[in-house]
Amino acid sequence: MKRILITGALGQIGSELVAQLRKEYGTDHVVATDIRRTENEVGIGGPFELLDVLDGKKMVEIAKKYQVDTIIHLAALLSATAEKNPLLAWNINMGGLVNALEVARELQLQFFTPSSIGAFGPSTPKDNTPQDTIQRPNTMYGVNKVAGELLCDYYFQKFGVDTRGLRFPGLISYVTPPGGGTTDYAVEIYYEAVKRKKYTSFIDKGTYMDMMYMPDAIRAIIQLMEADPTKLIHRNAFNVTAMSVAPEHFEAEIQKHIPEFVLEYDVDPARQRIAESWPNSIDTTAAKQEWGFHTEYDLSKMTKDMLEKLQAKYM
Ligand code: AKB
Repeated sequence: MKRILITGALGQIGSELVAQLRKEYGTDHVVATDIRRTENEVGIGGPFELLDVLDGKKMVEIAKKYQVDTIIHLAALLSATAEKNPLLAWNINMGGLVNALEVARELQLQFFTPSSIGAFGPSTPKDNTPQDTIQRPNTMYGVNKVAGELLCDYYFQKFGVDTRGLRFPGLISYVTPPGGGTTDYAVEIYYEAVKRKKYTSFIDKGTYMDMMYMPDAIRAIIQLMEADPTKLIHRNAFNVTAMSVAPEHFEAEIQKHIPEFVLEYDVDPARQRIAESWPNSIDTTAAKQEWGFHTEYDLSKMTKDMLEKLQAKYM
């Protein structure tokens, strides 16, 4: 049975991943850490430690204290925040990653960290973006993600650390909102549809990006971590996605449930520029072939579930 340490555990992915891992491996087998305590901590229950990922010494101490065999490193600044403060993003995203990899090397732990569609850039083929292709992103977040993928490959090749990763698209969930991402509009649109029947998108009509519902993302992480290592050719990191969508597709789908819903646009040039540098749709063949990646939610099934869950929360 795995014993897992998670950084950034109270964030968008972490809060749902911790809950699912505790169901599968037992509450005491999953140690949640974050830089601060929030109300999410109560929701996830179980062992919790305060941890700034830039404090490598404390990270090793926590890993030793709970005798973990796996580390899932989630703490990071997202694309829009990183672009506002690039040096801070470099320090946190790369400093945190290298500390977590060092803990994995020293204690011989299995390792997971997410990459992103942000690891691609304007010169990457935009449609059906291959697993192995040009990666010259023009954002600090993208630079961090490409460097992170390479660093994880390096720790595997040089030190034998069992590193694994996924290139996530925008993740949509009703539990914990994301913060500072370019794809955040795709989450906000559902909250605003339920609360106000109206949303103003900061991403322009016709801008396609990949998205996935959180339950599919959580299952993909666990499935990849459990996958037979001899079958993995692309460890860091696999393209995964469920849908390629633009704001007007969410609008049409939401209107099937809330006919009076109105979508308006007030484009934020900074986030629009990031979105336009990313692929329209990515190819997930490698993930399917090497470890059986699949999704259960398309846009229509996800929209129905998101609206039901948010209506139950806010109405
Ligand atoms: C972001 O928008 O920054 C993230 C991502 C796609 O990595 N959601």
